[in-house]
Amino acid sequence: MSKRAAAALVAGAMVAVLTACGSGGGGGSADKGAGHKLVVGFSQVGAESGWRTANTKSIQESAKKAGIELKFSDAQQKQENQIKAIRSFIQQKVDVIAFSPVVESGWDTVLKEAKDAHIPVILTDRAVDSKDESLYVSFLGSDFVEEGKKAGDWLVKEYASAGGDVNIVQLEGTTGSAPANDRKSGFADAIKGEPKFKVVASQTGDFTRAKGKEVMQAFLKSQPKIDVLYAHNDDMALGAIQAIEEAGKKPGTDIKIVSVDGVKDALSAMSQGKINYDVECNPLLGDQLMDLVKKVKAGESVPRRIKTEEGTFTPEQATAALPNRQY
Ligand code: GZL
Repeated sequence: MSKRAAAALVAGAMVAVLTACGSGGGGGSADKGAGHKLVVGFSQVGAESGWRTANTKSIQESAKKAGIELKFSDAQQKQENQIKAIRSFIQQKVDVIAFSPVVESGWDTVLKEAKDAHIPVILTDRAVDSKDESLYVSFLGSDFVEEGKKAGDWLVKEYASAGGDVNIVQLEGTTGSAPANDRKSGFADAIKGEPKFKVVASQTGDFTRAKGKEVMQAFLKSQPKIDVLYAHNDDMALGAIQAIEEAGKKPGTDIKIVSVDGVKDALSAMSQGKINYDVECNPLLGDQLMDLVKKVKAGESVPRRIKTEEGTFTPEQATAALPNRQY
């Protein structure tokens, strides 16, 4: 082969390698070499609950373990802060954007901007209600309708032999969020065949202890008879327990409590008889998220929906789980 032909062959091969490296499936990696460290922009809802703290810890630790650079933003439960963070990640040309949308609606515009920048988006924990499925590559998180159903099914069994009305008050999660919408509908579906169950009051406690206590105080003043509290998360249930005790009543006895998350503080309250049933919601999504990130950047196909596995706790199970509970 002539020297000219050999040189052309080597040059051609060089171009192919550089192009391959630059085609990491995202605008952010177009100009980065094969050895480039993956960069993920993560917009977190906030730090509103024990569940969220555990979720953040899991994501941060998993990124470190995976050798992935994490740009982390806490939105303090404000959608406008999440949108700002996503725009900043686009400007920084990160490889992948991941986030837990504080509410279901209002994401299409900013997710289209990420798509136009060829930066793949992964949803974790909460879903969006966008009809355009091209705006994100995968959704990793719990089935909140199932969680609400588990709570309702427990109540139906617990009150199977009860005669009169069972008055329920409901502490809802953040208004417009997927867990609040779905835990409410799953619960309502589970109890709808039983006329004795009456949801006499339902209001958002925004997934926080403080607000959960405040709203429970209002329920206790306005409702002549409360038999059950259904709280969309443990932090609101723990706030409500303070209100119930300050009103001179026994949580778990005078007012039965069914909650969601399964965080350590709630399992501890369960072991003291203050919460009667807890539906687990698993916050430890970090490892699965980083695995998804690597697969997406390698151009591998990933499932559109990855549902996290989770169980339920009775007081006996809570007591047994407590010593080794990570969060
Ligand atoms: C559920 C998550 C919810 C938790 C709350 O996956 O989005 O948000 O149940 C948290 O504790 O605030």
